[in-house]
Amino acid sequence: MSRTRQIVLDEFIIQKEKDFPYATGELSALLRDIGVAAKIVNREVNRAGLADILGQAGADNVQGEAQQKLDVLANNTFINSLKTSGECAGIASEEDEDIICIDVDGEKAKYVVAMDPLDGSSNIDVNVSIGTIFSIYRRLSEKCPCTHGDFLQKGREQVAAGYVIYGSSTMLVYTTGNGVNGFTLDPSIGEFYLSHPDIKIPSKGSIYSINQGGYTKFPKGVQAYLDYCQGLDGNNDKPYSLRYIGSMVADLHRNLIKGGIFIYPSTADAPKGKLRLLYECNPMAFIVEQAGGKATTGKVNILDLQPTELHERTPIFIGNKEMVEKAEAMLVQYGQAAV
Ligand code: AHM
Ligand code: MG
Repeated sequence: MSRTRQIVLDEFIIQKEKDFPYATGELSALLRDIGVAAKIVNREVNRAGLADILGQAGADNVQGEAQQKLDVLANNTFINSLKTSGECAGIASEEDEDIICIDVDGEKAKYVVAMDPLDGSSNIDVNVSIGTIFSIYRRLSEKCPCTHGDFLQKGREQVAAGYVIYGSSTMLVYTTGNGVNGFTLDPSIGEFYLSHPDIKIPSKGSIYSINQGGYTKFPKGVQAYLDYCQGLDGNNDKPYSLRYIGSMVADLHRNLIKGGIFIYPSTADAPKGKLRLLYECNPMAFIVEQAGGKATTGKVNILDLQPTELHERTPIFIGNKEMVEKAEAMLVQYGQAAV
């Protein structure tokens, strides 16, 4: 029995070009560069236990976190790939303290990319899902080199954002502001096929995702919301399921498909939380909003925050609207300050 062939990522990108806000082929080229890098990283992640690429690389990144060898490999792979088409004027990466300006032909390169090349570092060595997150902006500077200002734009200004999840299968999910589409890698032929067209987050959810070990250091409002999730306050007669992988990409991917909320709040030790605005929170917020959900700091929509630093952090509550708005209401009622 013959089946209609599914569309592959590169075909899809070209077909959708007309929907891009600026209707250019350059963004297509950039997205294809990202797809190629994702395949290379996927290959390395899959054979990580066989090659000598597990464990620490021996240096710390700008956040003071020990870099894993795969962090470094993924970073180099994406940087090299983004240089290929000549459409990327610069990169901000979790692994690099400053921006990388790509010496391209004058005004030609219209975009800059912020990325977390390998998110979920603590899961690398233990065969648990990890991911790549990317965010694309139109540059503001008129010629090379690019500037910090090109990257310090509100999340609302993103022209595209996406993630790759290296999980039980490898998927690339992205948006250009016209819905969210997911592609699954067929490793036997090395193509991403459209497998999850027009993803919408279910309007009701029953999963909450948070590192609940931090409970005593969370704001009172977060504690109250967690009590509600578990049915401890008597107001939720169907307690939610707690699911927490510790890789934002994997936790959010699951919640996007099944419905749920993911929280990384401020804590007494880390008043701005852990997750980074430019290359973790903004791209995920753009995707989730395009899928019908919502992302907030607890006070402000993530996409409306004005970034002031490349590696700044923010608390985040992200998922389907109903759950995020319930959490927001409890923050207002019980307080947002970490205890
Ligand atoms: P990383 O970018 O160094 O991997 O850190 C980000 C990760 C997220 O993927 C995840 O949600 C979070 O850190 C988990 O942190 P914790 O171990 O505090 O729960
Ligand atoms: Mg990360």
